[in-house]
Amino acid sequence: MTNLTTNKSILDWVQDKIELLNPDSVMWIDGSEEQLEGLRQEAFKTGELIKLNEEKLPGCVLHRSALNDVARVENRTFICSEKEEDAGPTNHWMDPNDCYKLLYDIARGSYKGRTMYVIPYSMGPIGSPFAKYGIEITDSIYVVVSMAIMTRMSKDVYAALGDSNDWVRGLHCKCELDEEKRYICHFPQDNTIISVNSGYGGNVLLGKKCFALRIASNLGRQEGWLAEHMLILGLENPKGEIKYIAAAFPSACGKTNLAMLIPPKYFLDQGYKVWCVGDDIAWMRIGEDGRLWACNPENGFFGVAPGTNAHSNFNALESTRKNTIFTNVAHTADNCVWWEGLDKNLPEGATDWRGNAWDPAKFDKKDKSTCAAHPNSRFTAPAINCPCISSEFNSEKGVPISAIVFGGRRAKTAPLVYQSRDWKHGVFVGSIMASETTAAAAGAVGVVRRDPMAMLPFCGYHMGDYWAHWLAMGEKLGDKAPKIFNVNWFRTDDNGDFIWPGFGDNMRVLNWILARCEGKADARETEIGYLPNVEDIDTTGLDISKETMADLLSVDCALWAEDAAAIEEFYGKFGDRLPAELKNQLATLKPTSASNQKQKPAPDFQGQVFLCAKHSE
Ligand code: GTP
Ligand code: SPV
Ligand code: MN
Repeated sequence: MTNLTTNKSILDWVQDKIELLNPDSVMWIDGSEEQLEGLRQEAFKTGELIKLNEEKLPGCVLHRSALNDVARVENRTFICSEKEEDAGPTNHWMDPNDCYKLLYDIARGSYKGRTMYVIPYSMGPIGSPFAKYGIEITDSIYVVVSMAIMTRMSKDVYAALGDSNDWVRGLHCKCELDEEKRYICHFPQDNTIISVNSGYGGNVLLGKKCFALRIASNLGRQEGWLAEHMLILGLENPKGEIKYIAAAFPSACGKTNLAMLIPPKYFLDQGYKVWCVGDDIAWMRIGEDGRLWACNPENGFFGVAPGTNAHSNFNALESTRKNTIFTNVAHTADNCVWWEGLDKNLPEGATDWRGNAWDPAKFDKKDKSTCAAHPNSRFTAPAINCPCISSEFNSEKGVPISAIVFGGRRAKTAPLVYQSRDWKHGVFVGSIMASETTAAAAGAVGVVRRDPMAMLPFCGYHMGDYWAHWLAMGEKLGDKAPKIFNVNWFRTDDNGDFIWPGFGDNMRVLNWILARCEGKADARETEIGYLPNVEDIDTTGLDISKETMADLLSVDCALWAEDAAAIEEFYGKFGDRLPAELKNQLATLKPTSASNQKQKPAPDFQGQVFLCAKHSE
């Protein structure tokens, strides 16, 4: 097959890789359905993909990754900037020359007996001012068919590029899937990504976290924009006005769910709707009107399967009913798929994610090793399948952002919602985010760690410089800057159960957030920012007591004092690259520590709480 471009920078790079990798053949991917179908048929023969029930799940396939290769590997992910200090204390660093040598030695000759696929793709609508282009070389059909869903994969990218050298190089080699030789490496100065010895999505779909966050965060810093781990949603009110929110939560902390939320009946009846623009990544630029505009650079959803059901996330489930790739879920006797939380009918005669017969009688909810689907099993679904996809999904100018929301998984400290005092304080609120770790990354689950802006594993340069860039963006935006909030859907009671119902009911919190942006809702001021009073959150139709709401909206001074100390220690890592502004902001939190007590609502509590409150606004 002939190549699809005359761009010399691409031809030279591909030729160089052919010499390094020694493939049996080279296939230039053009994005056509015929070519993709041919690849699927080939993968069905080898078992790399399993064709699912054509009647119930048309166009859907199942893939099982290697048992040792089911999540991102943060401890094997490197930012190979020229200088070590530019990667910063939160990234692993390797000298770029040493790293190229190490990776080329691992990859050399590894395509022998295999086909090299050359994938042209765009992050963002091709030709739009947001769009950035990439070429990924891979030896995996799973990667090709996944990139076809997750990106705009098309030979049109070559036309858009012309003879430009401005594209991101991505090299993926499965090699032997040896975890000891697994590396996910980024070379920001060369716009290059190399991934070896993995086949798991987040490590090998190089357009996603590697390009759209780690490389793009570097580009954004140089060019004056933001690449963030954020969903984007539009909330339409009964008057038909749509306001857009971008929200950053760490992996497996609710972005896909919030992005596709279905409002509770009481709101639906009034005409409220939520439209999904994106569920994982936002690129945000200052528009001609001086506001912040966001675009989702992806074209599909790589979503967490477990917990997804018709009640928790109807729109996500609907998105997966056709042309979807399922990874590491259970395979049922009727050639469909299942995962924990899909429904209550534990399937008989199913095969688990490892490929073994699964016995529902041995399933123990508390023991993840007995699950039929891996806790980080995923669906790869086209965005156009989503019933609530926004009409602005393919917009070239993006959508204007009214509010930025940070959030994490915290059993205690963080209240349901609070608003920062201004942009600078909002950057502080983002910088001190903490969350319990999840199955999205290899390693321990449920450990609280600092995850600033949900970017800890994804910021491609020094985190101190990243905060400075956020502060600089705020200077440019001035009074047109979105308002910044923090949410926590995951407060638990003494039994460890979630207090807040979450999911669709999160809409109640979004409504308060947007009302605050318009200056239409009340709040009380505390040391951590503005909190709603109990009656400021509309709980109509929800079975929740005022006392519970008061608890969710309380600020535990003792816990915040502990947090302030932990933040100070965390900030210590960043040395003189920590913006002075953030140090000043931390000082405003500290008086809370002096009081060092938890104030409970008074016994004669009448719907008003002033916990840690300075004064009512
Ligand atoms: P990544 O794709 O890894 O970036 O994850 P994500 O942030 O998109 O998370 P997702 O929406 O897939 O949710 C992950 C898990 O959190 C699922 O098990 C959900 O069921 C659960 N979850 C999402 N929203 C809520 C909520 O409001 N309350 C509770 N209790 N759980 C939630
Ligand atoms: C995440 O872990 O945040 C994901 C999945 O969205 S992955 O593509 O693996 O990064
Ligand atoms: Mn994510």
